[in-house]
Amino acid sequence: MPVFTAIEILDGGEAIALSRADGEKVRFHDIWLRDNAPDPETRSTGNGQKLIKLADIPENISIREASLEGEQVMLRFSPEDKQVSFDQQWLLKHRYDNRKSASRLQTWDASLQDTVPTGHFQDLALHSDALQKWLHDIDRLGFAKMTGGVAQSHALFDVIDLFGYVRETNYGRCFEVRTEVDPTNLAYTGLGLQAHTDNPYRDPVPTLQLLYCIENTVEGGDSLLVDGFRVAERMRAEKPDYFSMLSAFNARFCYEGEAGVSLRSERPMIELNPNGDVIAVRFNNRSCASLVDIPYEKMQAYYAAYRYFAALVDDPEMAISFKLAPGEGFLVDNTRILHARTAYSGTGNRWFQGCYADKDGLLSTLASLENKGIAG
Ligand code: NM2
Ligand code: OGA
Ligand code: ZN
Repeated sequence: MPVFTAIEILDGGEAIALSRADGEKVRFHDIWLRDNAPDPETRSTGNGQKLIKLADIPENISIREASLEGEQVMLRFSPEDKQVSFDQQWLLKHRYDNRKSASRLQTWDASLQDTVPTGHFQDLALHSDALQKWLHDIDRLGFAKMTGGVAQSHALFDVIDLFGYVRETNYGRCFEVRTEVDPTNLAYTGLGLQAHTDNPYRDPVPTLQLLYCIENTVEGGDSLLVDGFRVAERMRAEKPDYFSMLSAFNARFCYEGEAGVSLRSERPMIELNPNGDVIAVRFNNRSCASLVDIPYEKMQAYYAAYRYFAALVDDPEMAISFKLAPGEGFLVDNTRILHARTAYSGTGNRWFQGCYADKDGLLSTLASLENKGIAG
């Protein structure tokens, strides 16, 4: 179906305006159109990669002819005298003139408790639609639970294999989360752990974490999750000045718990992109290093903001919780979701394994299951 009803050349060939049925006009520049030409001299038909460099496009480019032909837009560029045809649907989808962008993300709080996204391992392994839904939930909500796995050492790798690749670190390809003598990390004790993101002292941080339960017969040891993006959203609404503090200054994180390892990072607790959207949170009371990037005049206010953020993180209204059974686990976006555990003790055993992975693989698998390549 054609989506445009008329076309005109603007500003002596510098741009075109395409009209929609309701009269709205969508403009595109000559250089943008030429750069995005889909013809086989511009883009490889085999792998979709671009064959030209920007310097191959003449600086004095302009659009000499423009017409609507069926579902296509036909353009002729000078001085190359090159004719290119664009799909109208494709142009509409890739508009930048007055683009309205809606976020894929959906933040949540404790009210998600009754609808925790969960996939059954066999289902995920055998049915691509189940896997697609599970990955989609992780993309949208920042996490999902998994049930029905085997309660065996290294079974967590089968979960990662569903969508991507393990990120190996100084903690190993995977790590044992259980009480140890002389623990190199407080995670390897029975202590409760305040909600946190893992490894903020690493740059780049692992963007995914999988925690997988093999044994859990102790008293306590429940898992809690908090949406760090919802915490940041609340902070922005309730205390905009505090929000600015945590996003405008670098915090510092470090880990030096084992010989030969000295990991340090300098990054804000709330990280923004150029649009002002929150793209990452880093919060880990155990790994916060001395803060030295905040000017004297602002330090008290910074600590007030940090305290406020921490109080929101601890607010039961923000958390969902569950106790993992053997063969169950959860996968979190470690740039967004904070995880916690309650202290455990008494008789019985608690043995989890964890591993890191990255979102690039997950999002790539999701996009290809949804049958829309990145460029598409
Ligand atoms: N472990 C479980 O980021 C952290 O230090 C949390 C990480 C040791 C790999 C614990
Ligand atoms: C961790 C962690 C939580 C748990 O290992 O990073 O947060 O439930 N563990 O043991
Ligand atoms: Zn952790």
